[in-house]
Amino acid sequence: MLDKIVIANRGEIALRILRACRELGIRAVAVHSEADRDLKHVLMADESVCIGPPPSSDSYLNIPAIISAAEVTDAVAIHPGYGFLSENADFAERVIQSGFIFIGPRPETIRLMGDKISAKEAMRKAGVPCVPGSEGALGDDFMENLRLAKDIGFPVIVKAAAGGGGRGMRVVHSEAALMNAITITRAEALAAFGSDELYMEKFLEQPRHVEVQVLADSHGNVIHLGERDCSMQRRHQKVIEEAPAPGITETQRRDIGNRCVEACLEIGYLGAGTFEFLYENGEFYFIEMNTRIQVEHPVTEMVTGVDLVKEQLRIAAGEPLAYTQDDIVIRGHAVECRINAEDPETFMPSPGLIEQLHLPGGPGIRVDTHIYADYKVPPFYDSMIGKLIAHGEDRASALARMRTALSETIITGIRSNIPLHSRIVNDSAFKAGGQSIHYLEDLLGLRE
Ligand code: MV4
Repeated sequence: MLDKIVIANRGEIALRILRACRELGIRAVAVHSEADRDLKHVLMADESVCIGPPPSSDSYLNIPAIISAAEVTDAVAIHPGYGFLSENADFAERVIQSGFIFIGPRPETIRLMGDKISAKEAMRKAGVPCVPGSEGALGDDFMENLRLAKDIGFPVIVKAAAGGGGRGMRVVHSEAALMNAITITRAEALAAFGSDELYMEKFLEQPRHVEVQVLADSHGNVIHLGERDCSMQRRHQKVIEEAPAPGITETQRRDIGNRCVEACLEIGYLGAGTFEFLYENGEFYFIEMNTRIQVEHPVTEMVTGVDLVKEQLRIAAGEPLAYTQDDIVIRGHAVECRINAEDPETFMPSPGLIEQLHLPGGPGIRVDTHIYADYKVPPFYDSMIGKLIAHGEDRASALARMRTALSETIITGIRSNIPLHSRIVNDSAFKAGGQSIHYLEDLLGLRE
């Protein structure tokens, strides 16, 4: 097993990684900014290294500082968590060039998936169903692009190859609007990502966001762990996730899961990964692949019993997966509420000192958080301060447990989105399950 690793992240996921290290007997180095000396995992880690001032650009995105921390502490590997440098192929490359193990896929794979055109091309070739659209990048010939849009059929969506996660895209409803949409999206993409490559897809109007979790080791073993439904989102930020996705049959799960496994074998995927699909009228359409551990991984862990972070560490150490596909059985249902330090009405961040803290418990309740009473939530980072996960024998009992957990939770001193979660888990359409990606914004009266 790995002797010592650097945890190149903060907050709940850094603590989650530290816990996995402890179980596997791996020593852990916490790297942190000047604003994060009091983080729970920093206080608990075997060693800690301050890597810079509070802004992420000077600390959690500071590649030389993170690699230096690995060097001075004699670590053998670096876990990037999610966000920050987790999907930065150059970072992965420099980690490896410096003699460390990057806990994640190979840099070429991260690069392949970072370009949404090459990702889609690779997946289409590997037999994963994709959204109908352009083959490769759009050219400069407007008439050709118009012909393509008419072939696909309006509405279409123009997306930046370097985008993803909702950035750099534009829906086009008519022929008349196409020229402008391409011009503006190209300019925005160049400014935001340094690349003006675009592609076009059929715009799906009422899809759900359903994603498939995979694990691949260095011995050619690949398994899928079923799917998650992440449709409850606001402005591309997921709010509630669940596993399995409501209404997906065992046959559908096996079929789409096997497609993802085949694709991993085809591209030589390594580590944990997520295939993102839009799901509409009973069909899956691949849009993007994430090459990191995801915020919502606990719902998959709760229904499969697999510790995904431990598997990441085992894979990085060159060990085979602890499970075969036949070992993976979906048991019951799990729901996750992301707890944010924010105003539940305006969604404005609400950092500051946590005064009282009462976390929920009881059967089927899991709390992944780094916060504690007297902890000060710094203003420099993402407002997510933890996750409440409820597991039950079916969706209704998982939701009943979540309702109790939300009502038990007390966080004072800062505002949180717990009232928003209470509203959603008591909403009759949410209770029915299977709402589209637009449902929450419609409920909140946000959709333009
Ligand atoms: C789409 C789409 C509809 N049709 N592509 C937004 C984030 C990025 N990952 C892809 N996104 C979308 N792509 C086609 N062809 C609608 C979205 C979309 C979305 C997707 C997943 C989760 C939330 C979303 C919110 C708005 C739009």
